[in-house]
Amino acid sequence: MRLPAITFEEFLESFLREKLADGMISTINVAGELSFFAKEENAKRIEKWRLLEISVIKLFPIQYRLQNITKEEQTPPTITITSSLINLCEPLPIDKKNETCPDGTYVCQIITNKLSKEDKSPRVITIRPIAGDLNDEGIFKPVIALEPASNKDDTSGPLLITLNGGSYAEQKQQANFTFICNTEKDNITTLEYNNEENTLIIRWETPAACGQKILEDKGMSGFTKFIIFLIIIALCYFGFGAAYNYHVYKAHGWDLLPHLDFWRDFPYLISDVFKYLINSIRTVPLAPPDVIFNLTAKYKADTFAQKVNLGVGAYRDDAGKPWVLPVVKKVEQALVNDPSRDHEYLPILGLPTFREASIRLILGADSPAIKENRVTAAQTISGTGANHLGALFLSRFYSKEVPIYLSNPTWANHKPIFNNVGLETRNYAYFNPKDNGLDIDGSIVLLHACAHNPTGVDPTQDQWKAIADVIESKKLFPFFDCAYQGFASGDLDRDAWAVRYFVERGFELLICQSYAKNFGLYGQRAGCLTFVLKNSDAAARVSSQLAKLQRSEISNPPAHGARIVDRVLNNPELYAEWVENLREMSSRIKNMRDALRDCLIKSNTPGNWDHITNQIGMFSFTGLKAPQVAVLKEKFHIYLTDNGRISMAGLSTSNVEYVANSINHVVNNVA
Ligand code: KET
Repeated sequence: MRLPAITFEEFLESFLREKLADGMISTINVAGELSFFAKEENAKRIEKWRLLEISVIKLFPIQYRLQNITKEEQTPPTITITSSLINLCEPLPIDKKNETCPDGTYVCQIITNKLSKEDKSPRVITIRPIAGDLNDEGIFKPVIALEPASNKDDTSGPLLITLNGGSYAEQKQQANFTFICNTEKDNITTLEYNNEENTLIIRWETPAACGQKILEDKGMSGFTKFIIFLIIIALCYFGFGAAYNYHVYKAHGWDLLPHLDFWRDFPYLISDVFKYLINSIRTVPLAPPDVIFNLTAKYKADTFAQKVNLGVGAYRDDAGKPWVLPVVKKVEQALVNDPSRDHEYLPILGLPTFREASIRLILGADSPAIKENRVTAAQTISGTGANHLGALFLSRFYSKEVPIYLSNPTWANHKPIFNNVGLETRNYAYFNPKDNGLDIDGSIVLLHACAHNPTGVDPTQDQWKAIADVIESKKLFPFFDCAYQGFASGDLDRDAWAVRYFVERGFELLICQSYAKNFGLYGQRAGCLTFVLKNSDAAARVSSQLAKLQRSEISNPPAHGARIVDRVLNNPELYAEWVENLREMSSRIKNMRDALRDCLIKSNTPGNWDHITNQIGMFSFTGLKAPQVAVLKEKFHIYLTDNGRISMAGLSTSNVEYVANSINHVVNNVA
């Protein structure tokens, strides 16, 4: 088969446009390698073209050689000497004298005259640039026409390369190279200039033009392969055997050779190797400490008298002590004295009355969703457990493929919780009503029901409505995390407004409730995961699956904390007392906000500190930078997370001034 003459660019163009017919094609790349391609059998797409056998002609060695060919002719009364300078890859070097080829020339002829053979100073008559980009940018773009007169079995035929470019006497010039395979010599055998076509014709015999067969698999016979296989086996046998004898018997010299013992021990050896590999796979890397709880550990270890813990979101009284809510204390006492109390397992989904009360607390007692029997809940290991069970459920029954969008920033544990069940987490810019342009259709989106952690900035009701619009239009699944009900506004119903609004709009959603903060039951791990669904049938199905997941995860939830919450929520008097206790906590936090802001202003701390009192909930996102936080920790023994979040409950009338002065110091002195 004779291949068509095509330029490199033409070839690429046609290749990319998938215009090639069946059969073979050839290409030459810039390194001068000629390759033949053939279509793979049954290939459907053009990408399936593969390098067939076959033959690569290494023009590379030729291209990088500067050739200077001189031809002498008797042209009475003088002698004409034609020097042809050729370098196919780089422009020819220029020397100082004006008797040489212009800049950018790849092929050039210099014609000189001398009077006799003895004449030592010939005169330059003509300098004729033949190939090269001599015009605009000085960049040479080779235009290579390729015409291998060969088929796939015969790759040694002549190969024609044409270099275009160079203008002389307003005529386009051209150099035609015909490469001929010659394994014996490497020289230019013919050189002439065709005046009619302005073409320098060069015949170049060289071993570089000889096709080198690239052997395909067929190159190695079955027998050779077998012999190689045996050699490898023997090498392994002697190698492993010697290593074994050396390690086990401390053998040397001939004793290293494997003997029968080796075979007896071989199975154990293999099992040892596997055990070793499995153990090294199982090697547990050291995990970094938790960003929040590590602060508590460091605070506890610190012996400095004025140390302050503003890290974990846990309420403290004005003496900096953990506070057991009086109502909790009262109920706990009643529980202890209750002779009917035992320590049996709770049902898998937890205390039924606790769950019902939790649902009423978040949705409102008169929620239509409750009346329509389309709500279901599971008692969980506090808020974290609710987040986990919700994530696990969604990864099984919603989709493992869709990501969950978390506000940026969010609670440090959200990402690990969702990643642990295989859900991908992504961020959404924390609410900006102008920026609804996220391409997140069908995903899950996590919303902090109230008292956003860590920013302390909640959407207004109008902004919640706008968020609901986006969630509806993008068909997102709302995942509410509600760890601070009662802490945002001090009013339980007002803090549940967003969740109730979404339920009213008819969304299917889930809510994670924590009683750690609003009941001060941190270590008791009382929480609830509630699903609001389209109908009671869906609620029953979800409930059954929650029970199945819960059984394999924790079997059933812990009783003590849930019993306390249950009694309080289901008894109007205790409930009223609880609301009072909650108010006490939230108003102390509010007082601390005022006090901190006042102190910062009084001490002329640069910046605007209004956000301290504008923000709500347990935290303040101070705006302090990581280096400033580091100094607060190291120099002032004040512990807070690196993002500048402080737990307002860690402040008290006795330490707020110290904290404000320390903040003043870092704001003034640390960039
Ligand atoms: N959600 C949010 C938003 C949250 O801030 C927390 C706890 C939880 C859920 C879980 O709380 P649980 O104790 O599982 O009911 N946040 C504080 C404590 C922690 O990190 O675990 C904190 O941010 O300091």
